[in-house]
Amino acid sequence: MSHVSQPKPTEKPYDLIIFEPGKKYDLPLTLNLRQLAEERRPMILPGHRLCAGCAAPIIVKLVSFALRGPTIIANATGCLEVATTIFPYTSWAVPWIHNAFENAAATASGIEAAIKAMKKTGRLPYDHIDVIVFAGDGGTFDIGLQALSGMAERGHDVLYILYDNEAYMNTGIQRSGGTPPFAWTTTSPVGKVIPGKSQEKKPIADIMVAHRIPYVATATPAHWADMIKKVRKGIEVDGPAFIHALSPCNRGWRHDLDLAIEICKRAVDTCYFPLWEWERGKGYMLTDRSLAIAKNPQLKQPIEKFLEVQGRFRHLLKPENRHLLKQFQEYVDAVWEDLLNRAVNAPK
Ligand SMILES: Cc1ncc(C[n+]2csc(CCOP(=O)(O)OP(=O)(O)O)c2C)c(N)n1
Ligand code: SF4
Repeated sequence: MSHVSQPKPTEKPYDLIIFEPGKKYDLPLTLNLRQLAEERRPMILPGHRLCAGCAAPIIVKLVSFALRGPTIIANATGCLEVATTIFPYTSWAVPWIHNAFENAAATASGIEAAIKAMKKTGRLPYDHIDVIVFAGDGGTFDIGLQALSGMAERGHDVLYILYDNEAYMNTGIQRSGGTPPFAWTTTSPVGKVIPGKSQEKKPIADIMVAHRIPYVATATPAHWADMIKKVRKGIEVDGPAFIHALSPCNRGWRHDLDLAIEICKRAVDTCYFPLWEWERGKGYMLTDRSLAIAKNPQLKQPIEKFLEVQGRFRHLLKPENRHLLKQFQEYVDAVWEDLLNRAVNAPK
C-alpha cells in the first residue's frame, strides 16, 4: 500500500458545459486562458484521431470556451467528423449529430425548429439550447451551400462555423471553392499545364453578409480572444450567424507540424485572411490585428511570408514564377483594399 498522499478531488466545476437534462446554465464569458483551462471542460475530449498539429480541434476547443449552456452540435462529413467519432467511441462531450456533406445546415434548422416547438408546449427544461454547426470548406463553399443559404433565409437561430482548411482533406486533398489561387492540390496539380488552382477563393463570408443575417465574422485560432468573443456574439444574436475560421492543415498545406498557429498569424499579418465582423445595422468592422494593420499600414507583410512556409505554394517562390507571385499579391491587395473601403472603423 502506498503512503504517498493522493491528490485531493478537484472542486472545479469541470462538468460545466456538459449537457445535463433538468439543469440550466448561463455562463459568463471569460477571456482569461488560465481560468478557462482550469474551469471549462472543452466539448472535444482527448483521444480523437485528428492529425497532430491540426488546427480543427483547437478551433473546437476555443468555441467550447464561448458556450453559455446546453448546446447541440451538427457536424458535416469531413476530417473533424470522421476523426472524432470512430465507432464505437466519440470525443464529443455534448450532444452531437453527424450529417451528410450537404445537409448540416438543414439538420441544424430542424433541431432548432424542434427546440422552439418543445418550448412552446412546455416540454423544454431550459430557457434556451444553442445549436452550432461545424463544417469544412467542401461542406460549406460547395456541397452544403444551398442548405446553408436556406437556413439563413428562413432565419433559424443557429451558429454555423466553417473550419476552412482550403481543400477536401478527408478524401485526399482535392481542391474546393475555398482553395486559394495557385495552390497545389491533387486535383489542381502544379505542372506544365496549370500552376496550381486556376480560380480565386470564393468570398464565402461576404456571400453570407449578402443574406443580411444578424452576424457574420472571420476568425483564426491564433487570435483566440477575438475568436471566443465572436463565437459568443454568434450564439447570442437572435437568428442565424456565420463564422469563417481559418484552419491550417499540415497534410494538405505541406507545412511543419508545429506551424498551424504561426501560419494563422502570417495569414492575418499579410492580409491574406483579414479579421472582421459584420453586424446587421452596423456594417463591416475590422477587429484585432487587422484593425491594427489598417491603422498602421507599415505592419502589413508581403504575401511571401504566408506562402514561404507551405509546400503547396513552393512553386510560386521560383524565379520563373515571379509573375504568379505578383498576381497573388495583387489579388490579396485588391481584397484588402475593398474591405478597407467597406469597414466603418477603417481610417479613411
Ligand atoms: C455528396 C458527397 N460527395 C462526396 C462525399 C465524399 N466526401 C466525404 S468527406 C469529403 C471531403 C470533405 O471536405 P471538407 O468539407 O473540406 O472537410 P475536411 O475533410 O477538409 O475537413 C468528401 C468529398 C460525400 N460524403 N458526400
Ligand atoms: S488531414 Fe488536415 S484537416 Fe484533416 S485531420 Fe489532418 S491536419 Fe487536420
